[in-house]
Amino acid sequence: RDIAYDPPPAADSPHAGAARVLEENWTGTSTVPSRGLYPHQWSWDSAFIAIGLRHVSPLRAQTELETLLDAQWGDGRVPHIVFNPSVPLDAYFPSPDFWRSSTAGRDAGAPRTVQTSGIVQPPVHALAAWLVHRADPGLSRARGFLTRVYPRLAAWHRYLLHRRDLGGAGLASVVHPWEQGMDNSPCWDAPLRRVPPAPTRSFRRADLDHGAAEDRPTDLDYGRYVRLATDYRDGEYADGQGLFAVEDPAFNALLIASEHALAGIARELGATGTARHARAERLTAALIDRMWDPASGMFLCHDVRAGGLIPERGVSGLIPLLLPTLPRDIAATLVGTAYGPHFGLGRTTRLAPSYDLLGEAFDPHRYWRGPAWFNTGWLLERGLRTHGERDRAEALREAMLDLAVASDFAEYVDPYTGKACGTTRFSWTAALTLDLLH
Ligand code: 9WN
Repeated sequence: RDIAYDPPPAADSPHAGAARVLEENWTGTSTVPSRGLYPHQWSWDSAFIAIGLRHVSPLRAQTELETLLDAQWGDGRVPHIVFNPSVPLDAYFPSPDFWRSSTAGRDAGAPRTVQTSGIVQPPVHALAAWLVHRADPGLSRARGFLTRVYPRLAAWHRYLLHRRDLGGAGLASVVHPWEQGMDNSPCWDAPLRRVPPAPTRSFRRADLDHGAAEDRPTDLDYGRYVRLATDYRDGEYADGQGLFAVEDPAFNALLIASEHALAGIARELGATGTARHARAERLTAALIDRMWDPASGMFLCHDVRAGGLIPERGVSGLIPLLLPTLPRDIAATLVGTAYGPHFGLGRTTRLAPSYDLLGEAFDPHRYWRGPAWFNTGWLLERGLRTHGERDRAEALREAMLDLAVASDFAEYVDPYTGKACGTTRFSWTAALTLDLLH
């Protein structure tokens, strides 16, 4: 390096480091979760990414959400993956030729010009759109950002609350573990046992080209994922028939938080948000009624096909802490559970594990069976602040910043040691770091 002529190395601040990850992963219209392992656009990743990106470029943050919503289906579903046509088919499995959205999804209104998956992911988008708007209201108004995204977000929620009310309790069900986003959580073990796996030789796992096998779901898990997705596709993505249907606390809590955000958006656009707040209230009551388990001190998943709660403590059962109108005693109990022996916060862990430290299926390295993730950490930090737990929120925030930077923005970390697992330079870890820095 020629000291006289070359500029000094870029500032080594966490802010600059995180912004660089998002820059590297930007494709021009959206951000990939990671260059190697996940080379397309993912739905809930994009929502978290936009929440961080708004601090670096409100325009890119708006574009991120617009690109995703451009791939929305006629029935309102927002697909979990929007495929980048310039990426080779064998770079990620399942690829567009597996989902066949433009043919198998025709009746459900899949777009013609872009290939997508046929399943969904948690509805963090309205919350993200509202936060993105508030980062630069002038730009947002000038571009008509909310005017354009509001009807799409409303249709998305309508899809979830009508076509996906498979349990009849007014809540949304997921029909595939990939939809809830915590793919191999032990919460799915029992409902998945009813699903006959597709033969391992019938597909090729591109994920193992990039991720260590012991950090990823097993071949048996994949066989079941493939079977469920194949059945859904072969039924032309009509809802209601599948072997797997689960109501999940995090998925529904995010829907409720997004419904509150839609109320804010409606108000900004000159309507009243009253009906949406009222709906969010009804959903909160339904969530408590259906999934609150006083004996475990947290929310549990509801198995719609078998009927009844699934007796496994996953981090998704703590996420409803996010909800502003959660009854005080429930919020206090949730905090107690997060800081108790099952999740160990402030004792043995600094960032909540994805699954019960004392659970039989706990594994500190295998994906959603124990490792700590930054998106759930971010949601819990928000929940703690919402319910007045300032000191705990601050400690969690500091832990997340330390671990994100030390792990080079890992996808997830060992909950005890903070050691990086999965891929590094992962977009939502970088984006949520940026958000916590502001
Ligand atoms: C399947 C992209 C996604 C996340 C999920 C995470 C993982 C995909 C995979 O990666 O899932 O959708 O191939 O394992 O579990 O939450 O959205 O980052």
